[in-house]
Amino acid sequence: PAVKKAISEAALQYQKPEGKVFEYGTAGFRMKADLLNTVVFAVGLLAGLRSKKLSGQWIGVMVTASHNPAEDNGVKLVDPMGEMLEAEWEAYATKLANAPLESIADVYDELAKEIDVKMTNPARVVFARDTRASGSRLVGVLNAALTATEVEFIDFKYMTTPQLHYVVRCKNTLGTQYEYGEPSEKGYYEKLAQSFQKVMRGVKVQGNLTVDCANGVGGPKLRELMKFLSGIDIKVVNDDVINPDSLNFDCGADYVKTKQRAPPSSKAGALDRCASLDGDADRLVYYFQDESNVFRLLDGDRIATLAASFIGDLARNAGIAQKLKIGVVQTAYANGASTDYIEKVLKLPIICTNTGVKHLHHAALRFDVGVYFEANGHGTVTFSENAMKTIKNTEPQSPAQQHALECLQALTDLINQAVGDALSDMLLVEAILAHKGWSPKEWLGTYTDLPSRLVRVEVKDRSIFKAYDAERKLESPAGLQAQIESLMSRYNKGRSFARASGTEDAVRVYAEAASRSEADDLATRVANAVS
Ligand code: NG1
Ligand code: ZN
Repeated sequence: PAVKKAISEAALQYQKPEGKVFEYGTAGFRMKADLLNTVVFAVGLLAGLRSKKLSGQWIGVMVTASHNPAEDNGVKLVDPMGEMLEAEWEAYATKLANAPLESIADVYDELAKEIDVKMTNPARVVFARDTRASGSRLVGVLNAALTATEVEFIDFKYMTTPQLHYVVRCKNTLGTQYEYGEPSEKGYYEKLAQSFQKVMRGVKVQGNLTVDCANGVGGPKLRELMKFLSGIDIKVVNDDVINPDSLNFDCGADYVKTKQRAPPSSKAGALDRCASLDGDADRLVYYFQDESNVFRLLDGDRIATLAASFIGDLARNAGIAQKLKIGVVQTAYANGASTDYIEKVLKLPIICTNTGVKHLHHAALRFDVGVYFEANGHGTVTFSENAMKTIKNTEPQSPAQQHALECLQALTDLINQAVGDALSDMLLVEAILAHKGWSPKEWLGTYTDLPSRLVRVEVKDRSIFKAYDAERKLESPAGLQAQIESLMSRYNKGRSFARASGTEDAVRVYAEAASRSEADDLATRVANAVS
């Protein structure tokens, strides 16, 4: 009753935006920052409930809107092992976020009963935010919700999204056999730097790397990480977190991937290795300008193929290839050439899942080593318990095997297995290129991307677009799939699909084909069929 009263009183400081229906989607709640107070309050309440339900394990709350414009913000929950919130709870988040403020304490109570939460359990929450100006206000709201419900909490101030995921996992594994690291920002840097050094034994990074930080939280955090690193020369650009409007503006991983060009501010020369992070540093893409000054993108598909090929080689060199089932997880947006390369050259199994990293992550856990990336650069590698044990306990039969085993062991620490992490992925790519002695040009040379086109189509009601087969086909509206297939068949290597976006009010059409003009033509025709 005291808690209920505290919730009601705290809630009444805020005002619900009129007529707005909130939904916890693939990226949590995300919208214009000034609409978010009551949503963040609801998420604070739910975080406490989630922790109590899980007997007081630490739950994370991240305040960020990733690659969205500066005036947006968002909030999402992190589960104990650093994964995204369990799907069933997304509906509870939605319910609480839409509750009228006058009755939110009652809805909270009912929900606790419905989920069967033992209310005497302790509740523990860690939270952090990106550099958006609205973040401090929203963290204040979060604070109010946690205080009202008597939750123990730690404010980690500014962090990248993956850093918060890391801390959550560390907190919950402390003192167990699965201990993940020291639950602090310093612990994160030390773990990355030490494992990077081990992976780099005997090899050297060639030249330097320019990193565009999207003017987001990744900038200061990368600078911090660099203090712990040696043997790598990084030039940090677009790391202005003072001017709030510069965030994700004309820079960052999303800009580079969708515009298929370097940030206009880039001063990189031909063949210079460049990378871009997004606003909360969980996405990474690489690129360079070739000798003819043509922009060349190395996206998430490229990082996946690079990582899968390297880990496959290491497993063979370590003599444990037979014991580890290595696989790759992609979505329908993966370039067909990458899928072909994985199947025919790397000879690895592939799972295709729905869009959204939680689906990819889940599927990756079906392999001993699961490499998953969305084409936009969000992804990581997971290692099963069997893989961790095999790597740790195998007796090397030769110095070469020993070296490979040590390298694999260090990789399991370098890779942020909790979630896609641009800083960790960047060190992974740098290490692999060093081992292979490759410049980005050789990396690009592994296969040739099919020209592709992504089109956003505004429709009256996107909910009628129902997809199946990992979103590669449409079952409704009736007849549309047959139409798309007939269009596809007219183009050499033509492949196209349409699906309702989970984050925007639109349908996305993807098309690829053997030539640029065919891909564009196919995309246009399918878009016409959709609208
Ligand atoms: P939607 O809007 O459902 O296509 C987009 C991205 C996803 C994922 C989510 C979450 C594309 C085509 N889609 O999803 O990959 O990152 O946002 O941020 O890039
Ligand atoms: Zn992001």
